[in-house]
Amino acid sequence: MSEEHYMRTIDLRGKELTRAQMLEAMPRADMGTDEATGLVQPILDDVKAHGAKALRAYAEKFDHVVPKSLRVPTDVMDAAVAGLDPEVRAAIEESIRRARAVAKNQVPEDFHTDLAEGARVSERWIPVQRVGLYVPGGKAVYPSSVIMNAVPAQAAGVESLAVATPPNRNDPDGWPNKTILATCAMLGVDEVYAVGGAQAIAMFAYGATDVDDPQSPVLCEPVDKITGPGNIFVATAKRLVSGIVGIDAVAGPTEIAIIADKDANPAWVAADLIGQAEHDELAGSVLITDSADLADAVQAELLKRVPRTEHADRVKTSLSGRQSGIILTDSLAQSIDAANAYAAEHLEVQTADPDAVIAKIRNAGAIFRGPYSPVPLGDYMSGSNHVLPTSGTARFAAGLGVHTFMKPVEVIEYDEQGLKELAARVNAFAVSEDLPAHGESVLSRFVTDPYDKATL
Ligand code: HSO
Ligand code: ZN
Repeated sequence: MSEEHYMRTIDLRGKELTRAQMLEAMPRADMGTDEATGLVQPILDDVKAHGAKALRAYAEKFDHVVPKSLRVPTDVMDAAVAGLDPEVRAAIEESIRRARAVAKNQVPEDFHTDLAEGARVSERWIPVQRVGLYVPGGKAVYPSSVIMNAVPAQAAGVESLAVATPPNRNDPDGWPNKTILATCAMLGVDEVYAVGGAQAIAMFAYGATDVDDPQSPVLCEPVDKITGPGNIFVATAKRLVSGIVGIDAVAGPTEIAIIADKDANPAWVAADLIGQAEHDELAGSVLITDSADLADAVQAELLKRVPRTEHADRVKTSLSGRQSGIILTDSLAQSIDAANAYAAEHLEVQTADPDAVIAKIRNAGAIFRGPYSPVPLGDYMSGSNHVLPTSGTARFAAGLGVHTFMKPVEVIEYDEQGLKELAARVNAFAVSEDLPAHGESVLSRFVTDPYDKATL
């Protein structure tokens, strides 16, 4: 890192890059290979075989505390709500209210297509029945993420929603973080487990019984889908159980990209870059600008601001890492190309005509339009979802929403006439694929002996 500034510059000015070169030029960390698999698989197998007994053993080993019970009792949940700071409580309520208003509008409508008389295909959106939501403990405790996962699941009509979050060794009974518990209670989620790590993912995927508890031998029923962030062990566990259950995308470190022009406010741009850099040493903060003056002004603002923020060391590391940088372009059009290549999790647009830019954005997890829609607003209570595609996956993936917790199922509704019209064609296609029994299935409805080809 140079003495004068935190962020490196990637100068694209005057360069005609191929698609591959453009992707290559983007500031991203090298993805490490996953060495956790060897450690995680035995944990999954153990929980599958031994249920609650294994969960307690892993709590002891990894969390250094065995909670008083693996399922958090209702009175502990209620007490957590009662103990909430009133301002935090009001913020959580606002966040839930806005997220619910948006999620309600996201619920997709069933529809049908009539292809001919007596020939209809309908689409029914069905909620996933049971979902497990993982909520990390430790340093990064994000009650906001509980809201972002639970609200769309509830709006989708998910019948049963369970939360798992690590026990806390600093609590006399080992109960998890109180703000997490309170947020769950405020969302109406009462099935909460003091279980963390890969073992929680195993509990969700396979279910868990508790032979030591004759009152309720079933601790946790298996779920259909697991969502929520987690460390490398949780992410690896999710990858290993995916296919048995559904999972949401495995998230990488958070990112912000800002397209700004010469008139953007450098102090605000700098503050927004620092904001996401605060999450993680590996967080990516990227400024894309066609104004060298703005780039200089932002660097100067960073020098003033970074030392004054609480997590200055972390922010410095992430701003000066290879995953961050200032991309200098020769035009707004090139800035847009760079933003599309980078495919940011969060893209802020701070330009004179943000709508003209947004119209040309193809790849972004979420777009924050104009100077008064900063990313932290979306992190907490804009009503939008903060679980978004990272690491360039916004090229093909979307953020979390009601659709994450629903499946479209087609219903095929042909009547006799509708089928008869197509019988010969289905048969011809089936025979061409050497699957004549397919044709015979259809023809059975209309001829007495579909196996006697001479009579057809
Ligand atoms: N920016 C993070 C979400 C978050 N921020 C939670 C604060 N709390 C990833 O979108
Ligand atoms: Zn954030």
